[in-house]
Amino acid sequence: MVKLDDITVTKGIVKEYMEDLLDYTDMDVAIGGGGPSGIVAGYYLAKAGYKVALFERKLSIGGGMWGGGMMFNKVVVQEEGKRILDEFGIRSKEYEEGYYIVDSIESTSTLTSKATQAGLKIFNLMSIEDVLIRENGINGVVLNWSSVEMAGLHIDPLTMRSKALIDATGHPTEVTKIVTEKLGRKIKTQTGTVMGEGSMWADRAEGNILKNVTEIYPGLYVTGMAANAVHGSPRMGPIFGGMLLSGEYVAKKVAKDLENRE
Ligand code: 48H
Repeated sequence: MVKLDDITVTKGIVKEYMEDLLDYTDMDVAIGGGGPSGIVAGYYLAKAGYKVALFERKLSIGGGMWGGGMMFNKVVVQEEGKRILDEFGIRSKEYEEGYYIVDSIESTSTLTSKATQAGLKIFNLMSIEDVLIRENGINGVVLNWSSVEMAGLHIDPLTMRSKALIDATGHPTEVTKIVTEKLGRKIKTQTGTVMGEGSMWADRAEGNILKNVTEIYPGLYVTGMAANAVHGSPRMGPIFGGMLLSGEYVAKKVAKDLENRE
């Protein structure tokens, strides 16, 4: 039995974390937000061999998936999203034709586990507070500890470079809003700015989501609820097929664009 030394524990954690942090100062894709769409995007990009990190403000990964509908911890996935549940090995029960009920704890934890094992690097407790904008578009993220943000401390952030950035911050579309705050009406929506989400209409919201997954500004892509909110489409309530499918779709889009750039 090794005699445990507290200082070795400290050194191990600090050294390994710092190595990860330094490693990801340069990456292929950065993802803002660790809800289901961001995790799924990270899974597919990592699986395709891209160096990809996800930055999540909170302690826990999973965003709005944990809570199900109004704290009843079940979510619904429609027929189109069922194959993604199957790929991750998430169990589901057909409640009525085309409506699959999923335990939200199983789905959130399994998405996270499979994505990290596929190679997605997750940095939790960090907030994207700005982006790196250069002549050719978005070049990276500007980060600070969420605890600094929460305490309102005046502490400057640090920057990491990425070839592409995915806004998966959900309803508030935080990353895209940063871009419009800095540059004005420059993003590719009907109004040139964030249009805001419409009222609940699951069928229309889910029907629109994939066409809303776009490169909203050079190097910046939107997915998940952020895609609908940026383009002015409705919300969908606790139906999560579109979150999974848009995560997969944005990963494909980013991968294709990165290939074409090289
Ligand atoms: C770091 C940030 C920042 C920041 C926010 O809301 P999410 O779960 O996002 P999606 O789009 O994957 O899923 C949406 C879904 O959960 C949902 O809300 C649905 C389907 N609603 C429909 C309806 O009608 O209500 O996750 C976003 C994550 C959260 O964990 C935030 O903490 C995080 O992004 N985040 N992380 N830096 N600046 N802003």
